[in-house]
Amino acid sequence: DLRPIRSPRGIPLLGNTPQIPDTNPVEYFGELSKQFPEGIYGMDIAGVEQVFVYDPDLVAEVCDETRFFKQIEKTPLSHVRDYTGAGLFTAHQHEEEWAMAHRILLPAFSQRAMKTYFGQMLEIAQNLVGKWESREGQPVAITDDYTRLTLDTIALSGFGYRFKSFDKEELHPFLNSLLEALIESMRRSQELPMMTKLRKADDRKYRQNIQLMRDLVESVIKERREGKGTGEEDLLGLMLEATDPETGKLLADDNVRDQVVTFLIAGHETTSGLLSFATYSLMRNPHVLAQAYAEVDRMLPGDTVPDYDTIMQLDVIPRILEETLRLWAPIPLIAKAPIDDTVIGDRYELKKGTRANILMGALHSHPKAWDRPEEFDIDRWLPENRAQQHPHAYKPFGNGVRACIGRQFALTEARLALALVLQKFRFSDTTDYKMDVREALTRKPGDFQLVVRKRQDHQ
Ligand code: MNH
Repeated sequence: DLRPIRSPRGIPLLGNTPQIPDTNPVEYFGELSKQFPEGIYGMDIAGVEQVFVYDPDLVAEVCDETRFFKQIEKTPLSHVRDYTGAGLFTAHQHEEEWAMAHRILLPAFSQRAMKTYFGQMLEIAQNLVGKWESREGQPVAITDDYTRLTLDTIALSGFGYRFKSFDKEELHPFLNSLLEALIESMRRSQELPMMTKLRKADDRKYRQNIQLMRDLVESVIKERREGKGTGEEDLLGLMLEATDPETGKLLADDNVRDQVVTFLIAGHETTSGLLSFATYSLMRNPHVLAQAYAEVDRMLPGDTVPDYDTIMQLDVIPRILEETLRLWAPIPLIAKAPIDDTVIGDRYELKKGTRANILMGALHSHPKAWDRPEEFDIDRWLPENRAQQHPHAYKPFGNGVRACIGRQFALTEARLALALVLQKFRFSDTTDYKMDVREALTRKPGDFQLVVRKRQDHQ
């Protein structure tokens, strides 16, 4: 029994395009989900028919890789390819570059490999602590400093390159170029190509931003080729020297460049969002913050320097991160498409190639899967409760072969950073911050400041 997929009312010829806001479109898609309790709705945006899915049982079908693949065409990622090419994140499933780089890099992201990055993660986290210690009693820009942390961490542990972001008052120009480029990519995916062509000045700016990112990456690669030379076993070493076990080939130079840009972006944007939202959530939930302090004081008493094994034994902090990823998934939407014409939920027909977006916010708070969905409750992640969860109601790292390769990296880095920050500091929210989400493909809290004080008393 097929049923139509309902849609918000659009405008003849223009469809739903005019009603999509320029800023925070995904937040708007989330708002719309409330009007469609059946867990799916459709829209026509810039001439592209797409559906938004958030009922966990429908999402389960969209996550079935025998029927759906990761969609790049007609999504912002097709424009992100202007600077990340066939890098892992933006490669089409059928491109040889994806399979090759996936095979070459997968070992570098195993849980065991994390141990080799730990020293560098710690060094950068200590830079963050050093900066905040020098700001005793003053407001610090939380999101910006976590961005410094995650950018410096991926660059150092992945490519042996030092951004030295904590030495500078301004964020690195790479970040501004990236932000502007991401916003432009989003915008292009929501307008007709004819409109993009008319925006000549924006296009010039876009190209400049892309050039700046590529120039930086070329210098990172050049530094490796001329300096340390060969034999490094980090991501860049693997990309330059490892042969693909299946084809016996090396990655092409252009692809190495695109992968480095990809990792500089994917390796920092989301983790800084996670840490910022986690800190925000702790400020809103003092009883959880108290549990986190108790754990840190037990596992890392006084000024104990964290080691890898201690970080892996934490329990409260990982659950804080999981609950943060539920309520504030940094990637708020992922796009899939059916391989052939198909029907989901026994009633909704999807034509081959239709863009099917999984809406994280609405999925992660769907009443079918979550009790008291608005509540920040880290006990959901206790083993006995986790076992009861719906298997497809939580996708902060995506799905299937195209799921996040950097998950362990992100979680190791975020656990360490949060543990160290809580060992050293108390925060006060003197301006009574109201959440102000900024979307640029990923989302982060905008203008988020807290006053930091040292916890000499350890209370
Ligand atoms: Mn990550 C893919 C979320 C940290 C590198 N990442 C994805 C996807 C999600 C995601 C969701 C799937 C996107 C899609 O289907 O279009 N990633 C996260 C989150 C964090 C994160 C929430 C932190 C928290 N990611 C990281 C880190 C790295 C990284 C850290 C690198 C060190 N992620 C990737 C890459 C891909 C990806 C590369 C693409 C993988 C592929 O398609 O093969």
